[in-house]
Amino acid sequence: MSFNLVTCGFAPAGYRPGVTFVSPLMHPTTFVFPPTTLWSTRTSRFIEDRSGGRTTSVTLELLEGSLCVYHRRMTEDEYNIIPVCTSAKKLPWSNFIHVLKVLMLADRQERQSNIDEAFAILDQQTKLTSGSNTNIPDGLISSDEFRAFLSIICPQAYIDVCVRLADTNRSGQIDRSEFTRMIRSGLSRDIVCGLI
Ligand SMILES: [Ca+2]
Repeated sequence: MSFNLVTCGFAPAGYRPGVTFVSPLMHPTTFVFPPTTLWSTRTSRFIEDRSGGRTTSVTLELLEGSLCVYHRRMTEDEYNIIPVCTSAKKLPWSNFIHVLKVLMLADRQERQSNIDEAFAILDQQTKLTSGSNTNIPDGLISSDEFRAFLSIICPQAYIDVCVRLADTNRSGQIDRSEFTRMIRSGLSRDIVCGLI
């Protein structure tokens, strides 16, 4: 059984997955994040085309049973010309596909070390440590940091939705445990494909 924004009280009746939100999401007080792998029963594919020892394009697919409900191919050249409007920097292509792979393969195929690496890539804005000039990552992914990645690949309206669903302690940012749960549940995969 798939997670559903309407039955969980986030979206108004009549909302259909893949349709851009026209009004703010609701935030039901009774919502409990679905346990691991219960976000949806979809499966995903992540295919890399390599040339000269580097990845030149990636293909993403999302399947419901044997039915392909999402298909997208992106080349490095296409990636390089897509603008991002956020205070965080656009990721290098190699970092982008690393994060994309982790978020797409989601619940079954990724080690915790892969998830930690993706978190470190996204957590790029820093804070000053007291008494020193050293900048260190703050251990939280802000909306702007997530936007540097998500605005490349998924509908704009989904970025706020993603942060809102993942941020279960309502701090306004995503911590490491929230990030891990978002991926392992399959939420990140469905967000990337714009199909929640
Ligand atoms: Ca951060």
